[in-house]
Parts: sequence; C-alpha cells; structure tokens
Amino acid sequence: MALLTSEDLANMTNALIENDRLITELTGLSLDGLCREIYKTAPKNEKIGIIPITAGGGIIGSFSESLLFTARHFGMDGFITKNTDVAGYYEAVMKGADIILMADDLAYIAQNLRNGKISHNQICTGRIYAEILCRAKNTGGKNTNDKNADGKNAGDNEVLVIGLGKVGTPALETFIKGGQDVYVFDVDSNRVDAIVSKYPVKKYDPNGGKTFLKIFEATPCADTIPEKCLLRGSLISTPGIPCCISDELIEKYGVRVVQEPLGIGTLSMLYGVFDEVKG
Ligand code: NAD
Ligand code: 2YH
Repeated sequence: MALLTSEDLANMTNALIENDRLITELTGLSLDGLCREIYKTAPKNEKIGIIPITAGGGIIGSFSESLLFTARHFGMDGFITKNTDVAGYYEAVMKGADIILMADDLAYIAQNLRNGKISHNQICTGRIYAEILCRAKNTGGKNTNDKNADGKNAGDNEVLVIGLGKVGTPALETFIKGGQDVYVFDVDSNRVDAIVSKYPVKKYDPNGGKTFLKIFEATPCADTIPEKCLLRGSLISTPGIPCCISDELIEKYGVRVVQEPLGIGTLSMLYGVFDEVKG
C-alpha cells in the first residue's frame, strides 16, 4: 500500500474546502450533509483524539494536523496527543476522547469508544467518493453528439471504475447498490476476472470506443484515465494519489475532478462511527 507523504498533504486544507464546494454544486449537499444522509448519523459534541503512530514508516509530517483540521473544519472538537502509540492511546482516553483516529502503514481507523463502532479508511473513502458520483445531479456532460462504440450515447447512470483494490471494491459495491451500470478496469487482469465473476459488472476495454460521463479512479498511478473514454464535461471522482489525469486533458475536455488526499475519507470515517439519528 502506498504511504502518504507530507508533500501529498501540502495543499490539503485548500483542497478540502474547494472539493466541498464542488460536491455541494454537484449533489446539492455539503460534504457533511452528504455523510449524514449516507450513514444516517450525526456528531453530538464528541471529542476526537488523534494519536501519532511511529510504527513502520513512522510519523508523516502534517498527517495528524490534517486530521485535526478536518475535524475542526466540520465543527468538531479534537486534539493531537503529545505521546505516540500506546502511550498516546492512554493519553487520549485519559483526556476524555470519545473517538480515536490513528493510522499505521497498513490501516487508518476511527473507533468510537462510547458505542464501539469502528471504521476503516479504505472502505469509507471508496464509499464516499462513489456516493458523490451516484448523487451528482448535473454532470454537465455533453453527450448528445458523442456516441459510444455501440452507437449509443454515454448514459448518465453508467460509471467506469478504474482500480479494483481496497478502495475501488467498496466503491463498486456502492455503485451497484446505487443502481449504476458499472464497467471495470484494472492493470491486473486476474483482479478484473475475479471482480467480474463476483459482481454484476462489465469489463471495460481500453481499446474500444466506449465513453463515460462518470469515472471513479483508485490507483497509485498517474495518467490512468484513457483519453478515449472521456467526453466533454466528464466528471471524475478519484481518491487515487497521484492524480489520474493530466491538467492538459482536464482543460481539453472541461473535466471536473473531485480529489483530495485525506479529509473527505476522514469525514466519511467519522460519520461511520457516530451514533445514528432518526429521520
Ligand atoms: P490497492 O493497492 O488496494 O489497489 C490499487 C489497484 O489499482 C490495484 O488493484 C492495482 O492493480 C490497480 N492499478 C495499479 N496501477 C494501475 C493502472 N495504471 N491502471 C489501472 N489499475 C491500476 O490500493 P488502494 O488501497 O485501493 O488505494 C488506491 C489509491 O487510493 C492509492 O493511491 C491510495 O494512496 C489512495 N487512497 C487515497 C485516499 C484519500 O483519502 N484520497 C484514501 C485511501 C487511499
Ligand atoms: O498512509 C497511510 C496508509 N497508507 C493508510 C492510509 C490510507 N489512506 N498511513 C498513514 C500513517 C500515519 C503515520 N503513522 C502517522 O503520522 O501517525
């Protein structure tokens, strides 16, 4: 699994604010409003304890600070422990944390110490980025003149999923639940075969001519979006780092891209462990 770097997080605060604006424009709901609708949960003054973890690759500059920024930006109270690891966990509990956030090289989790709920970054990230595409009301795509290989226009409920790993799989499950017509691609053809035999999805052929208004991407590689699949105004929702599409292609096709390195997934994790609300 690719580790985040402090460079990845350098512009995280602006990216979170900009993406929240775009998500609101696309779905009619702010990011926290969307999370509330998806999880049917809401915060109620929980204190978030963030524990720096030294295991494996060690502490990543700005990682804990980015989590604290996210919590505070969405109106929550939180703190970063002075101690790390187990001593940090003890400190967080003694200081009254209701929810713990912590990550090593393999997993980034949230745990609610009051209700016992636990959430995982890869699952919650895949889910929220997929929900954004499912709920995008106006993709802005111009599909009237652009035909697919089979002569049909790209459908508003068709989505291309690129990268079928630990983030891509919960995303495609979300698309299927959301009634989307899902096409999949991964460089690992065994992975594609395993997914196609397990889920009601179709293989995407990069050499074919099919185009998409909605594209989800979760790979650790740049430039993974084939130009052939783009339409004017295609919408890409991608947690993948680095970005899957060049500035040149974004400009050429007027593509809009939802992408941010940590905060969107973190908010999704927090809503995943809040208490349920009625209505
Ligand atoms: P993973 O290793 O489980 O899955 C990645 C998948 O992408 C694999 O199946 C791999 O075969 C495939 N792949 C690699 N190169 C490809 C290419 N060129 N074209 C098509 N498929 C390709 O990784 P993951 O945990 O699912 O994470 C995916 C990406 O999402 C990573 O970059 C990770 O850092 C990032 N991520 C971002 C956030 C966020 O909040 N933005 C959160 C979690 C993960
Ligand atoms: O970057 C990672 C892992 N790839 C999981 C994240 C999923 N997006 N972990 C972060 C490690 C943080 C570090 N231990 C710290 O600063 O506490």
